[in-house]
Amino acid sequence: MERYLHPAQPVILNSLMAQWPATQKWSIEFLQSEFGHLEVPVYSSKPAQGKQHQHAAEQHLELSKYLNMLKSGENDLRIFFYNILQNAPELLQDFEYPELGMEFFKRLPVLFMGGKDTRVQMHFDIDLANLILCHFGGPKTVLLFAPDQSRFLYRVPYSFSALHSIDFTNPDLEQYPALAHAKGYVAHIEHGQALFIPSGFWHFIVYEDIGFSMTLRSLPTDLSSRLQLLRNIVVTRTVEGIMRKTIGQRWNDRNERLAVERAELSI
Ligand SMILES: O=C(O)CCC(=O)C(=O)O
Repeated sequence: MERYLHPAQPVILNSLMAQWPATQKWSIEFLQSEFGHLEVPVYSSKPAQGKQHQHAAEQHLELSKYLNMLKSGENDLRIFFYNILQNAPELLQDFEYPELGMEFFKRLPVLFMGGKDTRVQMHFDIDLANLILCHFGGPKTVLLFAPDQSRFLYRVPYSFSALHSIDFTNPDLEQYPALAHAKGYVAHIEHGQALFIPSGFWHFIVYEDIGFSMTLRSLPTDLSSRLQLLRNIVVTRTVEGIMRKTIGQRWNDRNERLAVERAELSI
């Protein structure tokens, strides 16, 4: 709590998952044989166009079929925020919420999954939770930036993401010069390691191979973060939804233009 939680310092926790049955048991093969029949929503990383909802599922299919697609090289479609409490509660027996001085929101243990070279765009979580990302399968690289770096990251107004056109693995600093001022962290995580992502931290992820993570979340307890959380959900997301439905692509274009203008002003 003193060294990481309170100072909001990301850290890789090597032994947190060591005693969990999940660490021995959970693998792509295990999920395929035990849960392959489940129907799962999968999401594309392409940006929403026109009046399309920002987080609409691309399709629903059997987990087994999706895993076969990953094995054949699929690297766009990913599983995102899949609630295991609702959909595969048996898995809850394989891990326990760690004693870290944070109160976990036990209704939302969620899974993320992707294939080799899958990318998750730079974003921060709308609920401003402190996250413990527990990893399984092939390794992942995670770029992390503290909330005070937002001004250099081309945040798209009314969203919780950076400009989709930026390739954070090889950023074009001529086109996006503010990025050169951003200071952050790179974390490489492997099967059995857990990454602490502090509240409001930006994260961008590259799956180096087929893998999945379970994120445990602890909602913020301080008043200012709680007010911000409420604002994100009630105001920002609602306004964004209404504007996108009524104005469509012009709204998206306006926000992307503002993202560039604001980042350039910050330098
Ligand atoms: O690992 C992923 O695919 C995404 C994880 C993430 O964005 C999160 O836990 O908030």
